[in-house]
Amino acid sequence: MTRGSVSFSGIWTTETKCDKVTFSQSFLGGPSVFVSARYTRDTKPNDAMYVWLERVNSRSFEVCIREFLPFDGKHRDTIVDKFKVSPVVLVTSHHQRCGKEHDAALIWTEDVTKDSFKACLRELQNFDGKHQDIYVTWFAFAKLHKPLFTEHGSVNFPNTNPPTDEDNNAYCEFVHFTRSYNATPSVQISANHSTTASGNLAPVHNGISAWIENMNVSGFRVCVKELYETRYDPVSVNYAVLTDICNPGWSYFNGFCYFTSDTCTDWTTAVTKCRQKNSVLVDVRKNEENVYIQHRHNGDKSWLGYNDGSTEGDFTWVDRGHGNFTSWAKNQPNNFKEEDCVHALGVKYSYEWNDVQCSDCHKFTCKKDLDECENELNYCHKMATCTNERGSYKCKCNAGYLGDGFHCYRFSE
Ligand SMILES: [Ca+2]
Ligand SMILES: [Ca+2]
Ligand SMILES: [Ca+2]
Ligand SMILES: [Ca+2]
Repeated sequence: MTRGSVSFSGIWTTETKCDKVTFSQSFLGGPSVFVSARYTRDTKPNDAMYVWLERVNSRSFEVCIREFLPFDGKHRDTIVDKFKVSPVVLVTSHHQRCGKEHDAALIWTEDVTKDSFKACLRELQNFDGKHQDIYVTWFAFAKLHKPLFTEHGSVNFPNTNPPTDEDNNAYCEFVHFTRSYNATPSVQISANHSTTASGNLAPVHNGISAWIENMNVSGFRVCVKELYETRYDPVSVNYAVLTDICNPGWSYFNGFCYFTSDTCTDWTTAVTKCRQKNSVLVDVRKNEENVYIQHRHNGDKSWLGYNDGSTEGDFTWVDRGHGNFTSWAKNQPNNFKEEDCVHALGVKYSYEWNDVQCSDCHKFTCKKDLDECENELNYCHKMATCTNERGSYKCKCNAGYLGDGFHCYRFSE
């Protein structure tokens, strides 16, 4: 997973602006991308925005934005696999046809239950022809996915009184994060409207825009605006917070943080450089990890921490002994002219490995454990103690409590 932001400067009313975002790595298959709009200017009033995606592929996407204009509308249903409780749902629209700025639409969810929800889109202008090939990417979770997401919540807007001119006819609330972050995190939001709660209008009348203002390390302001201006329904806004759980320049995957070099070195220098970063030249334990690290090199060959320098033919991982997983290419390892160091061949060669001369120059990957016990990146119960482990962590209920560490209860005789 990766996160980031694109900034659009200036204030405009009729122009659509798009910007291309290139991932720092390529993703296997098409990634799911989510966007939410956030104002960075402090001067009021801020207003409703349309934000959508175009040209999403494994290497990049475009994010487009347009400020408020009048509208008319549409919506569609989505069935979700069963949840035990109503999940948190986040939605983003993805326009498969590019440059059709009149397809710009507000997007929100309607009637989220454990069985289904509706994704609603309301077009930018009074019906101006067919809107085709607009896809909605959605993401639903009943339990926060740690450590990628650090917290989530929902803000309720009962909207019993009319909005104020001071807030430009929007409703706004401040959300305090459960902790103070080292750097400004990313927040994804989606507005959710219910047609079943009493007093609500039929969704055909709604045009709901939600956005973020004034974000900092301790919280943000979330605003909603009903563009159907004479009635105001209760609306809730779901949010999920993502932050960099690894140090700058490192990326998280399955319990570890990975660093991908952009220059080549010989194998021994790669081992030293990783040690200097409190990590090891990568040891690969599963094909999933093998594919992940090679994708991060965008097709280039890269060193693995695998070597048979001490006993010919007996390959071991740096500091980590033997392992079960290998991915040798056909007829490899062949120790051709005394080859003792191993590199991964990259995406084009089926993620396979070859033994080569240790003096060759290749890029490399460093790997280190994530300490899930720091910064509450774990699911331990509040009456349990977290113990960090390489690639994972353990939870144990405190003295006087029973349970598996994820759920603890007080022992009473
Ligand atoms: Ca040898
Ligand atoms: Ca060898
Ligand atoms: Ca070889
Ligand atoms: Ca760990």
